[in-house]
Amino acid sequence: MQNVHFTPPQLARLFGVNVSTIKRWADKGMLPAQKTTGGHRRISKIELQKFIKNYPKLANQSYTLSRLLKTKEINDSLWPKFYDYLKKSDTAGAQKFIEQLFLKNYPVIKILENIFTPTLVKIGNDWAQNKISIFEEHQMSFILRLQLFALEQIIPEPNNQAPKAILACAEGDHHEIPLQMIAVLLKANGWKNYILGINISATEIIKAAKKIQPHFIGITNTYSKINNKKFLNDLVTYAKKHNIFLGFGGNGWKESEKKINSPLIKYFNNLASFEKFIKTNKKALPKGKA
Ligand code: B12
Repeated sequence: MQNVHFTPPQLARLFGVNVSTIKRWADKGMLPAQKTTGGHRRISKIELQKFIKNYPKLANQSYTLSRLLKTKEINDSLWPKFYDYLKKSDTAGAQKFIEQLFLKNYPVIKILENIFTPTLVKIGNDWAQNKISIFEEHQMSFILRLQLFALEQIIPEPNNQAPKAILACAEGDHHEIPLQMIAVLLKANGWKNYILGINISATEIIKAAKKIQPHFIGITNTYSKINNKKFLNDLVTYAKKHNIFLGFGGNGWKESEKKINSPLIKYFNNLASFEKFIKTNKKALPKGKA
């Protein structure tokens, strides 16, 4: 099932047609689909691109796709458009914007680093400068989160042998968006994620690690009032003992904490360096035995 991305409802939205039309195209072989074990159709990005090439008239009927086909080269300063969709509470527009980038093969890491991250920073700055209200900040970050969920869904499911990651926000931290971003990035790199969520104690993370036996534990901390020194020390001790790769990031750590550095314990200040690390160390990453 590698490379299988889209469900008929997702494509129906993208083409602006009924779900039954997508299923008909699939069953006629115009848009070949694979079936999941549950019998649901799934269409790969490659097949979708072939369809667009082979049936330009049908593809062009669709507002979204015709725009997609006409989109000029993607550049790295597109995020203000995304920000505008959020500001206008245009959820559908925001979703189409991200889907288009994905379909145009704009790398997932760039979608995260060049679209989501600067948009979040701008939302934070606008809020701090009273340019937007708390309500707007919450509404915009909620719509942004929905787009991370949507992006996560169109990335192929990992196979059974996929390396496993446990992801959590440090104790006291409620900023779940970076967690979702790491999850999307790992999934795009073929990893399976177990997301523990916000405000998780070291004890809970260790409990989960014993059960899941991950290859990687990822912790984010954007802002926490709790002194996270003990939290981090407990995890470092556990990861070292069980030979598990522990990565952490975010601005909520003290400078001294960020300096903890051993071959398998690292602070990452951005997602690109993290992706580089997991790609370069693919074979060396240990399987945690808890
Ligand atoms: C959305 C948001 C919220 C939402 C979160 C919603 C959610 N479900 O996630 C809500 C409304 C809950 C919220 C609450 C608060 N927030 Co807030 N929030 C933000 C905002 C706008 C975006 C946060 C975000 O997702 N950033 C993600 C990216 C952009 O940030 P990043 O930390 O640099 O992470 C990147 C890398 O470092 C890396 N990374 C991070 N972690 C990891 C981990 C690993 C393993 C790896 C590999 C990489 C990695 O990847 C990230 C993506 O590129 C920021 C603005 C900002 N500049 O971040 C404020 C911000 C973080 N919030 C702030 C504040 C003050 C708060 C509150 C205290 C407000 C309040 N008075 O209630 C509470 C605190 C709640 C708590 N205890 O955690 C301040 C923090 C200031 C500070 N450092 O002192 C900020 C900076 C806003 C500001 N300009 O003042 N917030």
